[in-house]
Amino acid sequence: MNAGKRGALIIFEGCDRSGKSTQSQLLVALLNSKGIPALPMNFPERSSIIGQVINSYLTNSKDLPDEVIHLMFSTNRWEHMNYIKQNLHEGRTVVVDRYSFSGVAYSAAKGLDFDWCYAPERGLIKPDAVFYLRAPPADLTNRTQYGEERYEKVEFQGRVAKVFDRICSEQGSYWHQFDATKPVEDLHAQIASITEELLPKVGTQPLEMLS
Ligand code: FDM
Ligand code: MG
Repeated sequence: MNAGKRGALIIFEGCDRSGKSTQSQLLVALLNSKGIPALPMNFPERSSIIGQVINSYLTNSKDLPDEVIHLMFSTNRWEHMNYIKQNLHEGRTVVVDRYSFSGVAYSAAKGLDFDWCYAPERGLIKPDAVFYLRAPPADLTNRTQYGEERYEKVEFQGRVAKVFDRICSEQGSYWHQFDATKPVEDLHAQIASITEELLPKVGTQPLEMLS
C-alpha cells in the first residue's frame, strides 16, 4: 500500500438476496489476499443501540411509524461516519453492504416522498463506487432465506427495484450496474477489475459528501 493514500468507499446496493453479501465478502477477501487493506461493513449495523431497534423492527418484534424507522436507518449511518472516515484516511478500503440508497429505495417504496427520504443522507461520505446488483425480484425469491424479514415480499421488492433504477439513472458514473442473475464468479471478476482500476485513482482525491 502507498503511504499517505486513502482507501476507497465502495458500496453494494440492490434488492434482498441479490448477492450483495456474497460479492462484498469476495471483494474484501480478494483485496486482502493482494495485501490491500480492506474491511467489510454493512448497514443496518445492528449492534449499536439504534441498530438493535432497527433489528427489532426488521424481525417484526417492534412496529414504528415509517418516518421514524427511516430516520433511524439514516442515524445508524451517521453514527458510523467517523469510523468510516478514519479507516479511509488510514488507507483502508471500506466495502459496505447497503448505504443511503437502500434507505431511500425501501422508504420511498412504501410511499414516502423521495426527496424527503434523501434529505438526511446529504453530508454523508459519498461513495467512490456503487455496485448495483440488479435483477427482477421474481428471479430472487427462490434464493435461500427469502421471506424471513419484514420487506422480503416480491411485490414490495418490485417497488424497491424501481426506486433503485431511478437512483441509478440519476446518480451518474460512479454507479455500476450488473445483472445479478449472472454467475457469482463472473460478477466477481467484473467487480474486481473496476475496483482495481479505481483504487489508485481515488488514493489522492479528497473525500466528497453526498449532496
Ligand atoms: N433497509 C436497509 C432499509 O429499509 N433502509 C436502510 O437504510 C437500509 C440500510 O433493511 F430489507 C432495509 C433493507 C432490508 C433490511 O437489510 C435489512 P439486510 O441487508 O437484508 O440486512
Ligand atoms: Mg435482508
